[in-house]
Amino acid sequence: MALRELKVCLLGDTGVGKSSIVWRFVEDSFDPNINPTIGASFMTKTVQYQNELHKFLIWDTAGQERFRALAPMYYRGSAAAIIVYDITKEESFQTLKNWVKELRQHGPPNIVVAIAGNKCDLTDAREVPEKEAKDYADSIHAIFVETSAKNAININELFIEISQRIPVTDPSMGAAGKGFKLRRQASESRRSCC
Ligand SMILES: Nc1nc2c(ncn2[C@@H]2O[C@H](COP(=O)(O)OP(=O)(O)OP(=O)(O)O)[C@@H](O)[C@H]2O)c(=O)[nH]1
Ligand SMILES: [Mg+2]
Repeated sequence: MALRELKVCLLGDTGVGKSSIVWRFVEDSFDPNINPTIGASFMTKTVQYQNELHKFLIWDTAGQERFRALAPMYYRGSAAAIIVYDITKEESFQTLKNWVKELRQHGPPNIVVAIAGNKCDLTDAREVPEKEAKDYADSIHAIFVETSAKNAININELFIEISQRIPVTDPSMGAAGKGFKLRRQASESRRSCC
């Protein structure tokens, strides 16, 4: 079975839950007392997708302002970027839009963008309507899911959708080495949350 390495980076404000999403995906656990990331952290997880193994090489960046200048080191060369906001913090959604702009200007041209509205377990404190975020994601042809690292909602689905957007390597399919388009249709298999 073919093994493919997919470099993925996570971007977004401090405290939105980037590391918690990675922990849930890689370790299937959640730590309510997790520390803010310093610099960046790296983890891997291999999953089967159709007739391939996808090894996700995950760079979890630090959202604190003082680390902002490091981000290009991690999104450069990434096949996908997961930009995370917190559904209970409108400001974090604005930051997400700035990351989209930065990726457009300086990111790899064919990078797959996935938007994750995290902490969807906190519905009572919601500030960002799901529809607003979904419409925005559709307008930039990004993957969109609302997630909860705490309650393990849509975390695996997020990575499956990224796998779906990466073209197959079978040379007979003609996609090998050609990269892929950011502007492909959004997948329809997404689950809504909460
Ligand atoms: N209720 C709830 N809390 C969450 C969820 N995900 C993360 N948290 C909490 O949010 C806080 C911040 O989580 P982190 O994963 O450290 O956030 P981060 O985006 O990695 O932050 P930086 O590393 O500073 O950029 C922690 O207290 C987490 O326990 C979630 O899905 N639901
Ligand atoms: Mg972190």
